Amino acid sequence: MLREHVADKQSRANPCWRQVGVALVAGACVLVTGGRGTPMMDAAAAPTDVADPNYDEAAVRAFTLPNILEGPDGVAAKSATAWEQTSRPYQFRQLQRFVYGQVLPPVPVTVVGEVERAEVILSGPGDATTAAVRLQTRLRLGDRKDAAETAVLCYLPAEAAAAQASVPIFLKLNFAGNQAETTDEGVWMTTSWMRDRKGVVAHRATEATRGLNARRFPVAEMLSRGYGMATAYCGDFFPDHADGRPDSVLPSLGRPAEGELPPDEPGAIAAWAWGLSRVLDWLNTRPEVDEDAVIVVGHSRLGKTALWAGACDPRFAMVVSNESGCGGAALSRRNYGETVGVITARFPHWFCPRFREYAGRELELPVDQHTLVAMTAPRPLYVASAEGDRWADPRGEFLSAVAAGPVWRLYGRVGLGTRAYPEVGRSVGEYVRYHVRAGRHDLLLEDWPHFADMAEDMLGLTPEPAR
Ligand code: GTR
Repeated sequence: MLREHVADKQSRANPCWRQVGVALVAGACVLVTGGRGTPMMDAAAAPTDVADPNYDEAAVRAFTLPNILEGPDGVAAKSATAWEQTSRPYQFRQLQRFVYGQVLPPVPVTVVGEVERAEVILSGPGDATTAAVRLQTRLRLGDRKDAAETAVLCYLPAEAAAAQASVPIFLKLNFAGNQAETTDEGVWMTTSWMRDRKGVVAHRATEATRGLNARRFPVAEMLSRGYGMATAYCGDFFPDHADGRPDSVLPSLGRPAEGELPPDEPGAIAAWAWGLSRVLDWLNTRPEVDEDAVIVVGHSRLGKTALWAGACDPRFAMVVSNESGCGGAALSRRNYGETVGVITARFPHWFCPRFREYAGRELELPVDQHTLVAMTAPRPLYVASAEGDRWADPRGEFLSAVAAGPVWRLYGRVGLGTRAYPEVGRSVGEYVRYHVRAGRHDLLLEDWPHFADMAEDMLGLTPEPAR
C-alpha cells in the first residue's frame, strides 16, 4: 500500500493587474480607466428563461463589470506583487462567497491495492495504431471511515514510459465513467451512480456506455503528440443531481450532508474541482508524469469545474475551459443564453446557495466570471466555444477573456491581445487563447490541437511525438 499525502506546492501561479474597469455594451468592449465599476441597472432588460432564452445581441443590456484588480479597500493593484498579496486573495474569497463556496481542504490520498499497468495498442490516429501504457488505480480520498474512492485511468505514450521519461498530461473529469471515454475493453466499468442516459440502467452504467464519449478524449492522437491523458468520473466526487450531497465527498470532509446550508457552502463544482486536485496528488507521485506540465481540461459543467480547479490549485500548469458557459467563462451580466436564474433553478447543487440570490440580479453580483477567468493568471488559459452553442454564450466567454487580460498584463504578459471576435475556427491570443469552433455543444478532436499548440508555446514543452 502506497501512501501519498502531497502537500500543495507553492505557487507557480502568481496572479496579478492594472487599474481598469471594463464596460461591455452589446458585445463591444470599452475599457474605462480607474472606475469603481458601478453596475448600471437596466429595467428594460427582459429576464430570460430556459424556454425562451435571449439570443438577440441587440437585446443584451448595457453593464459595467466589477474591477477585478481591486482589493478589499477598493484600491486597484498596480503590480503583480499587489495583486498576489491583496487583490487576488480578496477576489478569490469573493468567488468563494458568492459563486462556488469555500475551498475544500486536501486529504491524504492512498492507492487501494496496486496500480494496474498494461501495455495496449490503441487504434488511431487515423488508420494508424499507437502503442500505449495504460495505468488504472483506485484512490482512497482521506483517512476517515467514510472516505470516498475514485478510479483513475491514465494513458502514456509507450516509448516514453519505457524510457522512464516524464510527459505532460491532460487531465479531464468525465460525465459517464472512464469506460465511456474509450473503446478499450480493459478499462474498468464505473459502479458509481449515474444520471439516466444511453446505456445507463437504474442509475448504473452498462457495457453499452463503453466508448460513448470517446470523441471527447482523443487518446491516440494526443499520445502520438507526446502527451499523456488522464481521466476520472465526476460522479465519484459528487453524484450529479440535486440530492447528491449525502453521497458526495462533502460529508467525509466534515461538511453538512443536508438541511439548511450556509450561504457559502460548497456544492458539486467545488467537490469536482477538489477531486481534480486529489487525482493530481496521485499523478504527481508517478515518475511518468511531468509535474510541471499537468493541464486541466473540462467541457461544459466540467469546464466550469476546470476553471475553478485551476483557481484553487496553482499546481495546474494550464487550464482549458471548453464551452463552460454560464457559471464558467461566460459573463453573468450578459443576458444571453443561460442565466444565473435558470442555472441555479435547474442545478441548485452546483454552486453555493448564495449564488441563487442573484437570479435576475446579475448586475448586483460583486464578481463576474472574468474574475474566475483571471484566477488562472499568469498561467496559460484556453477558452474554447462553439458557434452553435448559443446557450453557453460564446461571445460572453470571449468578452470575459478580454476583461481578464489586465491581470496577465501586470506580469508583463499579453492575454488575448485583441478585442476583435475571431472568425470561426481561428485560434487567437497569447497567454489567453480563444477559438470558436463550427458546430454544436461538444468537445471534439479538432479542439485538442489548439490546446496542445498552446501548451507547447506557453509552457515551453517539446513533447516527443510517438513513432
Ligand atoms: C446544461 C447546462 C449548462 C452546461 C451543460 C453541460 O444543461 O445548462 O450550463 O453545464 O448542461 O454540462 O453539458
